[in-house]
Order: sequence, then structure tokens, then C-alpha cells
Amino acid sequence: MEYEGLNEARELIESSSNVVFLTGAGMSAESGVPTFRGKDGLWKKFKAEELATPEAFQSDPKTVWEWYDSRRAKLRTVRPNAGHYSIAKFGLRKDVNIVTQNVDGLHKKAGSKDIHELHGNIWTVKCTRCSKKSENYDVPIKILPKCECGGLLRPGVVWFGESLNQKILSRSSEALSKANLTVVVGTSGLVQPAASLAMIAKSNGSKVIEINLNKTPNYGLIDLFLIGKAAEILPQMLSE
Ligand code: BV8
Ligand code: ZN
Repeated sequence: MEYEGLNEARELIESSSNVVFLTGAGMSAESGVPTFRGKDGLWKKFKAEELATPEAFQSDPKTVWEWYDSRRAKLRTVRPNAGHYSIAKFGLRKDVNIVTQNVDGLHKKAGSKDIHELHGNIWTVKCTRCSKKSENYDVPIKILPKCECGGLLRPGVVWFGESLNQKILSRSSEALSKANLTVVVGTSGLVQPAASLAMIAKSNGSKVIEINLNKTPNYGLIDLFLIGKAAEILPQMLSE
């Protein structure tokens, strides 16, 4: 299928040396991972505020862990899609950084390097007592999992009202300051501060391409909008 703007996008890609991909839940949609706000959105059944917050975990850790456990179980069965693999392959021939809001780990599974997980990773856990971070792939996870120190473990993700990891944010900003092309893929652009990164790239002189099924708040600042599915457009846009 020919996408309008694809040739222009390919020219921008080929003439760029440093490319940053800003990815959201739409990047993993074709892997079968439910997005947050889509029709089958994760947050249709649950309200984010009720679950993805430290207060929710404080008051009802069991329910929050049951939600993450069900998401981990689903994620265990999914694979990266052609979009993830095309970015990984592209990273072999250009200087690529991935700044993702996704916690599913699929970019890494597809073989990409230089990934900055703004909102953490669903396969990491953090101790609420000694703050020790570790990877945990148990599915199902023993609800109310405990650290060796006896402290309650929490999902290693960033919740609403929690600040992002400063090191990850500064590495992402550094990559964006060097980028001459930024590709925003599959994000509704509603969650801050991630949603402002495209504007930062633009103000640093980067060209900005957006791939989405529909227009987003970024529409005013982007140079090129490609409407369609990430897993279909990216392979055509990034192939040599
Ligand atoms: C912070 C991890 C402050 C957990 C997540 C009022 C105004 C402005 C901001 C705020 C406000 N009130 C509160 C805030 C701040 C808040 C915020 O932004 N709220 C929003 C809702 C208004 N932000 C925070 O709290 C952040 N922290 O600000 O700290 C602070 C400062 C100092 C000291 C203390 C505190 C932390 C936010 C992180 C929240 N954690 N996730 C988990 O996953 O369980 S957010 C979660 O939602 C994701 O990580 C992601 O960021 C976001 C989902 O967004 P998307 O990825 O865009 O997904 P979505 O479903 O929305 O959209 C999918 C898109 O894909 C759509 O556009 C669709 O069209 C497209 N699509 C679908 N299929 C495809 C496709 N595109 C292409 N191909 C397809 N096939
Ligand atoms: Zn501990």
C-alpha cells in the first residue's frame, strides 16, 4: 500500500545522520498489546488514576499488582512487530536513539540498542523499603511479592504524580538535541513530560515526522504526518 508522504519521509530519513524515535503504545498495537486510550484501551476497564498511582498502590497494592500481573501475562505472549524490527535494523546503519513511553520491553526484544524507557519497564520490580531494583519475569507473580529484606516489591514503572528518572530524561534530551530527525510513533501526546519532547526536538532544529492513525496535539509542529499503522509504515520508510 502506498502511503502519502512516504517518499518525502524516505528522503528525510536518508539525509539524516542522527535519528530519534519517540514511541508510544501505538508502536506495540500490532503486537497485540492493548493501547491505553484506544477502543480496547486498558484504561477503558480501569481508570489510570485508580491504578497507575502511588496512592492506589499504597491503599490497595493487591489490586494494583493484579492489574500489572494480568498485563505481564499478556505481554509474555507477544512478540515485537515489523515496526520494532525495522527500527532495530535501521539502527545498524544510522545513529539511532529510542525514547519510549512503553514499558513492554519490545524494542529491546527486537534487538535495538540505545533505548531510553521514560516510564520504566514492566519486567522490573523495585523494593518499597530498600529501593533495590531487579528484573522479575514471574508470570503469574506471587501477589504482594517481597524483597529479600522483607519489603513489599512494586512494579518498576513511573506512575502519575511520580517524577521521571533524571538520568533517563537527560540522556533523552541529549539525544534529542543531537537529532536532525525525530520520528514520533503511536502516541496520543497527552502525558507529560513525554509529550513535550517532540517540541524540544523541533526547537533544537530537528525535522519531525509523525506516524499515527489520527492527528495528535503534535500536528502543529510536525513537518510530515504519515497516517497509518506503525508496523506497516516503518518498514517501508526505513528500508534501504
Ligand atoms: C510527572 C507507566 C510530576 C505506567 C505511564 C494536568 C496537565 C498536564 C499534566 C498533568 C496534569 N495533571 C497531572 C499531570 C502530569 C501527568 C500527566 O501528564 N497527566 C496527563 C494524563 C494529563 N504526568 C505525570 O504524572 C508524570 N510525572 O509529571 O511528575 C512531578 C514533578 C516533580 C515532582 C513530582 C512529580 C508521569 C507520567 C507517567 C505515567 N505512567 N505509564 C504503566 O504503563 O502502567 S503513562 C502511560 O500512558 C504510558 O506510559 C504513556 O506515557 C501513556 C499512554 O500514552 P500513549 O503511549 O500515547 O498511548 P495511548 O493509548 O494514549 O495512545 C496510543 C496512540 O497510538 C494513539 O494516538 C493512537 O491513535 C495510536 N495508535 C494506535 N494504534 C496504532 C497507533 N499508531 C500507529 N500505529 C498503530 N497501529
Ligand atoms: Zn528490599
